Amino acid sequence: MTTSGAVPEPGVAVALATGDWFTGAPVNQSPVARATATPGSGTAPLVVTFDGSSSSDPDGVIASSAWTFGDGGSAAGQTANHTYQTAGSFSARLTVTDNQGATNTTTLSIVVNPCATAPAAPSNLIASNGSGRIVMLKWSDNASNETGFYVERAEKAKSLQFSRIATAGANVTTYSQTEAAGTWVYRVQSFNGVGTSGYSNSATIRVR
Ligand SMILES: [Ca+2]
Ligand SMILES: [Ca+2]
Repeated sequence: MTTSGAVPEPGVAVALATGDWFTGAPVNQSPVARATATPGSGTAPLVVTFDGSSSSDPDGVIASSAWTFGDGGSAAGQTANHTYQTAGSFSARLTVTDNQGATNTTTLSIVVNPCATAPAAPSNLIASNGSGRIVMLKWSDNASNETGFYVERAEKAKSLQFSRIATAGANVTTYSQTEAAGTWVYRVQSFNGVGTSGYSNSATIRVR
């Protein structure tokens, strides 16, 4: 037997026999977050594919999915790719929200190991003049495991004492900045958690 009708007023007793159902206002059931990470571990930089498409809601639909990757990164959507640049253990979290605003979260553990070797050296460094006194550098990225690149500069008149002037991110192959008048020499190297590569060729340019 099923007793249907409005939710009873507070204080009003409703007698239900064993086996009876009271079908008043429905209570929203929470969604269930389910996620996979492929691969779950590997060497930095580690590209991980996250998939939360098997998440479900027993009485509705998943309205939105939000990821945090444990290293400061985040994304929205059922699936996401994320690159872990540095070694460490990370807790990636998927939070799903159903069509009535209820949420559920699941956590995945990602282990990123330090890369075993220093990256390959960049090459083909070219310096060119931009407008004003801007010097534009461009090089070839020969590494797949770099964290980034160091840019070094020397003043040609001062017997090539190089110093580091900038750090560029992974897979970046250009850098520019405004210089004083003079003749400048540049070189670039890549780096990661293990160490630095050798240097690229040097590129010399005169700024008037
Ligand atoms: Ca629901
Ligand atoms: Ca690269």
